[in-house]
Amino acid sequence: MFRVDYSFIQNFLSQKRNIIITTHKTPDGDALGSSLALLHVLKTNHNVNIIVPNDYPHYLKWMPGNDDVLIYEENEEQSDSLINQSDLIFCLDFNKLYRVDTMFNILNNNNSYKIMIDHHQDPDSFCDQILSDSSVASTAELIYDFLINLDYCLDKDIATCLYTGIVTDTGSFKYPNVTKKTHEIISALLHFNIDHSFIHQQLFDSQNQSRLLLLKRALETLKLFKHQKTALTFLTAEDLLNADYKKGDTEGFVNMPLSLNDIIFSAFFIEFKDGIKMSFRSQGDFDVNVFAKKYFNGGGHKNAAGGVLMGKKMVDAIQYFSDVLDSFSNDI
Ligand SMILES: [Mn+2]
Repeated sequence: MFRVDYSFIQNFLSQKRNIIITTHKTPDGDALGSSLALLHVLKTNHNVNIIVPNDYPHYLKWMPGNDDVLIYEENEEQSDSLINQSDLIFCLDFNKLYRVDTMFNILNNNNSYKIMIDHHQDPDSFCDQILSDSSVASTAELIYDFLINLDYCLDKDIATCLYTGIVTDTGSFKYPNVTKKTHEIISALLHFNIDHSFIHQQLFDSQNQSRLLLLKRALETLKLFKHQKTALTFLTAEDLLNADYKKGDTEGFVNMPLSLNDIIFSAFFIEFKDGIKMSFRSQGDFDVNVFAKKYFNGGGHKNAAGGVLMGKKMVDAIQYFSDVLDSFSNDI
């Protein structure tokens, strides 16, 4: 666990600052919810900009403040100039600088004061201060603590953004790292009269038709490794093209095989131009973070991780997965 020096930060924020909030590539609900919550709090007294590396799914574009989010890939010059003029940069929901993808160089060469707020394991040391706890289910929960410790008042917009971060990163409160404290924070957020039914509807009931077509295709590929209690599903580049794939369409696919009795490890492979990306989910003790790190150039959390294989065909990636699975049989 890493803690920040709150009195230093309070002092630093006692004068008007140019602040950047950034997060990881292809931001998810936690990344955006945390960033927007912090924006709403800080914008009263500071110049604040959120810059995210690239675009994100339509079901995250309804949150209050969404129109103020700058997408780096589409506004590189303006973003670079804002970053160069900044005094303080918040790095939210990531702990390795490569996760910002195309923003790596500008952030790496920049001397602004940096504060990381994150919940992934093993933070790198590119920030001046780190608030990190990998046992916490979402960055949004850490943002809540951060704001309370700095005596900030919340409002409905801030609470809506934090709720979104928590509900998406906890799988609607079902993951094992959900705690009493998670629900206490949710209870505190509900004091602001947030419309949780509306939030769930925006996030989970506003899907594209392409998503359903891709789900149908992915389920057709379901392969069970019964001895290893493992399921694999995949989509090829051709599948994406045929269904008119849009960013975010396959969100959550990897979780579906876990609903099967006796399946505790699920892998989902998806073929993009630059390689095959994989998502891993597990239930219980099987550590997909270790698995992803060791075999798939990736990592994440114990029960949720990702990886990538560059320059491989899908059929070879599946064969490779099946081979490494054998060596893990005893641990699953
Ligand atoms: Mn997160």
